[in-house]
Amino acid sequence: MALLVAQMDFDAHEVSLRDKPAEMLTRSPKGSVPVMLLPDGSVLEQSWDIMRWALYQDATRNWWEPAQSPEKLDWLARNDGVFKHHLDRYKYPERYNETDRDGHRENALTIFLRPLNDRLEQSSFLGESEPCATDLALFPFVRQFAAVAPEWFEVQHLPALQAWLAYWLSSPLFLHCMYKLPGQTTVPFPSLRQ
Ligand SMILES: N[C@@H](CCC(=O)N[C@@H](CS)C(=O)NCC(=O)O)C(=O)O
Repeated sequence: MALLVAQMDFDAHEVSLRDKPAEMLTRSPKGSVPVMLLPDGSVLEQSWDIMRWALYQDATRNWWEPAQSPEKLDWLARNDGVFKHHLDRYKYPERYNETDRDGHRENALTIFLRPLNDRLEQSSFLGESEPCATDLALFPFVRQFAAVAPEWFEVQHLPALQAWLAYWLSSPLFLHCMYKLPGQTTVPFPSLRQ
């Protein structure tokens, strides 16, 4: 989504995590996606680094700069840390041999999602009236959490967070980014401009 926002032309390759391409593992042995190979041969292997690379090149920096405040960086750290911890155990209890799935769901709500809802009561986006990189970084994980049990999520009292999630799910940016890539081949990703 950041690459599309910044109007970067790029090629994309859908990776099956059960059958990672040898070239990807040569370039990035840690074996997680996304991985970005730049024209000069250097490799970015963290989503946030890829977002920085793209959004920093946008002359306005409207998506990048607002995401650098201590408050926004704290949301990012809590998303990647404590929220991801509880989300993974709620979503994949079998992977973690987890017996207290509901406890992880409750912790995710208390520690992260209710505070995020309260924050979004103050402004539509973390970037205030317009979204910023932090909104983009948190959205996929809130989406995952909501999708585990959508009927349950819908009846929680999280009006601002639910409105924020609904905005992203129906945004042209997200719908475009879900473009289905052909398997096992590298293709130019269609730009938003087309
Ligand atoms: N910190 C990394 C995390 C990337 C990550 O964990 N990606 C998952 C997929 S969403 C993955 O590739 N996991 C490797 C695997 O399941 O084998 C980032 O932000 O890019």
